[in-house]
Amino acid sequence: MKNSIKKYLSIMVALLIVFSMAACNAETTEPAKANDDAKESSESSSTQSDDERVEEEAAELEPVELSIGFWNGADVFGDNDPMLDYVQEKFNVTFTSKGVSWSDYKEKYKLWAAAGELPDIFAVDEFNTDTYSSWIQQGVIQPLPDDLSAYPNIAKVMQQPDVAPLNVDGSYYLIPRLNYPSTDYWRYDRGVIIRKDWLANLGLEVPKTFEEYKTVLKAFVDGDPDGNGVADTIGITHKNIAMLDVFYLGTTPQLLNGAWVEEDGTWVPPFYASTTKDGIAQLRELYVEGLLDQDFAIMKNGDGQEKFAQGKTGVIAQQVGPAHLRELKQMWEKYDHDTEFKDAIAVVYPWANAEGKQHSFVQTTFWSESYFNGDMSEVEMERTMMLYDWLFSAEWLELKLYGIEGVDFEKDGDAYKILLDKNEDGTYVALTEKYPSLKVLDSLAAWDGYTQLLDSDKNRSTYGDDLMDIVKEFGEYSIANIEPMPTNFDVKLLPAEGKSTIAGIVYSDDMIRIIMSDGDVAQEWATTLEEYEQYGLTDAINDVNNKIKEQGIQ
Ligand SMILES: [Ca+2]
Repeated sequence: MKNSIKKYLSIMVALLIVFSMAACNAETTEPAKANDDAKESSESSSTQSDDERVEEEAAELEPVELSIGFWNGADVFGDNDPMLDYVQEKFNVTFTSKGVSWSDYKEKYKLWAAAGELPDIFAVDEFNTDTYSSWIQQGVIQPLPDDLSAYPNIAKVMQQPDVAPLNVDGSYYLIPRLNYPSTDYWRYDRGVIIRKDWLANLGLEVPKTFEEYKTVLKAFVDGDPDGNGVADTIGITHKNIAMLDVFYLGTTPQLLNGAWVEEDGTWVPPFYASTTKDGIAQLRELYVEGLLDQDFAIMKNGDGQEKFAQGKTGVIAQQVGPAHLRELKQMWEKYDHDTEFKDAIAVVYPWANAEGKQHSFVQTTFWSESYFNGDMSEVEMERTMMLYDWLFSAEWLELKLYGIEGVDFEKDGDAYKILLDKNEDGTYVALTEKYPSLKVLDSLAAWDGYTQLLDSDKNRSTYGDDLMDIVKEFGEYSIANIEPMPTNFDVKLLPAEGKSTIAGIVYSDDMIRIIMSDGDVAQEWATTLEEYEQYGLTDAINDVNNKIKEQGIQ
């Protein structure tokens, strides 16, 4: 635990200019020192004005045009965009864009790849797929330079423990677009929100074990927790069916992130682990006893949030970062309540496993990645690497979070004074409205989802002190008390044919079917696994295990 905290601290320090999550107070020495170093170097370089430096650097570079493919990225590079001007001048590039939509992006990139029409730089989630392998073989995408010493920020990203396994025959063909500086940050993406006012009304504590959860859920259903004299409340619901998986976190956690599990010396896919039937059995029990939303299998995205907002459900499974809590709060406020949202909710953990251990969700720090067109010239590729290295820098982080100094913010020491106009609801006008190029450039190299977690004045203004405090308290408790779910990233990211062969097995559908059926869970699940043999399950498992042995992965 301590090691993993240290690991992510050191990564964050390199990436962040402002970071004040109290969660890290326990180990302040290292980051404090690094912050000072960063400050010193930025002070020494600020003797030269930004404009002068930009002109000087750009003068040495020949002009280059780079096309970028990005979600909703068409027509974002235009006139009257000082942010765009700054980046283009800095690297002496002219950007053009090719937009794709969330519904067609994968198809489009495949079509463009076949037609030789891919943009120079594009973002998609294809790593370790057959498409990815064929793009590498056909030279559709090009590798990063072997020597990354000129690009220290890129090098740092590629050295992450969940990125390093992506090396293909000595080269990297992508740069992962990090959501978070470490895998631990995903804890905010699968959570449980419980009505703490109902717990108080019923004289109950926050549940930790499956049995305690059952007691609480029974009281939520039968004990009239809202005191209106009517049996009109349910136990658990979810934002969408994928979020319900949070209740496997204790018992059979690998179902959440797809990690392979070692059992009796053999690595098996997540759904094949012996604990899976126990996880299904628990949800079956809740369903049969009426403690799980009886509509859980057929609800549309957001239906469960609506039930929670109306005060009809005691527990909802969903993400618990500031933006997600705000979304739920805004829905809550459409209805009359005696209790304010902040006093009605607590963010808690799903039940522990049989040994009493609760887990937090982890995932690779990225789910999508940037690719670089194999047809790009050496000069274009070099410029792209310079651009990406800078997109991971503290300077760019400040620009994309706060805008242009003197125009959008002023700085007093580490404190930011925001100068942006405000919307009617009191939040600041989004920088993307002022600088449309940010719709692409902001998250081209990385999603940086962690920035919403920073305890900054801007986030407090955007999400509210109440929600920021709830998230902060949850984060502190979680980091101190909850172990990240066990995950072997070397195995998870190991490319293997066996993994592609069984990628089509939609085991979650079978799990839902069994939760709602009335047969014996263990028997039904065993039969289901036998049926998966038609996909070549055993051969696939053997293939992956052979590869693991070949590579000497422990
Ligand atoms: Ca009631």
